Amino acid sequence: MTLWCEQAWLADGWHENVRISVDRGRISAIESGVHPAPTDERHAILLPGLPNLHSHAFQRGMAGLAERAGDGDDSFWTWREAMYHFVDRLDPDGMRAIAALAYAEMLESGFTRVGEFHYLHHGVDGQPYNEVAIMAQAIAAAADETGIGLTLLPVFYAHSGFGGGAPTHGQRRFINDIARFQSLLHGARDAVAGLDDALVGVAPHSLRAATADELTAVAAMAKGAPVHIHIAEQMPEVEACIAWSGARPVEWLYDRTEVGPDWCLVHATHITEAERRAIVRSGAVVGLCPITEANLGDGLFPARAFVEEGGRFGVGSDSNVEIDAVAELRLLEYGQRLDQRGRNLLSDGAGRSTGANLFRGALAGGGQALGRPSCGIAVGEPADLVSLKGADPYFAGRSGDTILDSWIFGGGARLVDCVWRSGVKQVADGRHVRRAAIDARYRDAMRKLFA
Ligand code: NGQ
Ligand code: ZN
Repeated sequence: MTLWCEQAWLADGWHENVRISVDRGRISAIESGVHPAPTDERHAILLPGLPNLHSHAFQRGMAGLAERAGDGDDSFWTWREAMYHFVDRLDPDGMRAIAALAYAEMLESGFTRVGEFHYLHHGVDGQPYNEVAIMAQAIAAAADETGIGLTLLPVFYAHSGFGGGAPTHGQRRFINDIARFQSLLHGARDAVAGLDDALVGVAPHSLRAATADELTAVAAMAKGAPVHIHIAEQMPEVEACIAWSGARPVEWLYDRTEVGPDWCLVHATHITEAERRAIVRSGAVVGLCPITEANLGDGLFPARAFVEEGGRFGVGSDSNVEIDAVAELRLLEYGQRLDQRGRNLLSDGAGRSTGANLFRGALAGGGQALGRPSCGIAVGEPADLVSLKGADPYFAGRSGDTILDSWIFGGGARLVDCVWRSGVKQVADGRHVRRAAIDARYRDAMRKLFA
């Protein structure tokens, strides 16, 4: 396949009149300043797809269902109860249907790989299914159907709080000991074996859900693949960690564990300067989920200082309450602006584009966190590509980094035209090619769930 585009954001910056050849899913040649050949598929603007480093796909099915005030003060913790209630009856078919919709929407917004932080493992009674990894199979089937790249992160979850408290009833479907987690992990690896370019990492859910020994055991099972953990998202969580151990969550983790570039710290919202520097030094990626963090009332990560110090970050759609790749980047910048009453806080210098710096950062950090480092559009890289609707009047007179700034700050998913993953076009004219079947199955699943 060959694509020709008027403007392309290659690994070394913007080029015009670019022809990209794709062979067996990878970019095999790039020429710029050339005329289109008759067989080239023509596009206006071409960019690399973004990695979505943190998703709980099933939560897409409860978007909008937790926005009604309760009796007392609503919080992350009351949202979590609503979420536990939502998963009470979800079965593998329902999981597959919701995940397929979420992944189709991710592709439509410009995400080409997802890190699925997967913890809904067992049956409604809390007993494992006969096929222990059947839920992982449902996730793999959704990735297969939509074509999104999958980094599956089976979650180890054993406790309800710091120090190893017994899990609650709402958590029964997540729970494993180390031995059963090992078999689940094998099952997850089998489940993705048939997918194109999938991989399996591990995810100790949080310091609330795994003891120190369990954390060490689970991290060792990654064998070089990514290790993801939720950390320091909520202040009550930080306070409970201090009450239990005398240390803050990130501080505790770095004291006890070798945290390196294979780690992704999801949220890391509430950190001190010392913790921030420790994360930067370790080369770990911080997984920021600005839309979910806003929706859940988590707080603000000190992104400006972290990025200035050379910290690595990526973005995730987490609860999937809204799925839009560039909206995550926009809110990441806007959080800093609202907090610091400034502008262009995540740009990398005078005259430099904020949008391009956000995009570049999330591409590199997200790829690292998902075990698929990427420098964008370059020979040898997978053909994970996004074309924008260059004919939209909104893009008139825009070129170079201004395109990224315009897409990120004034546009969004509606400006996405086509999306290819591993050289296969999965989205055409803004719509996933298998949308009709995916939508029908999703409607069915919702009907059953709310029957
Ligand atoms: C999750 N989500 O695992 O889905 C969590 C809620 C928890 C976020 N942290 C459960 N955003 O952290 O206990
Ligand atoms: Zn999460």
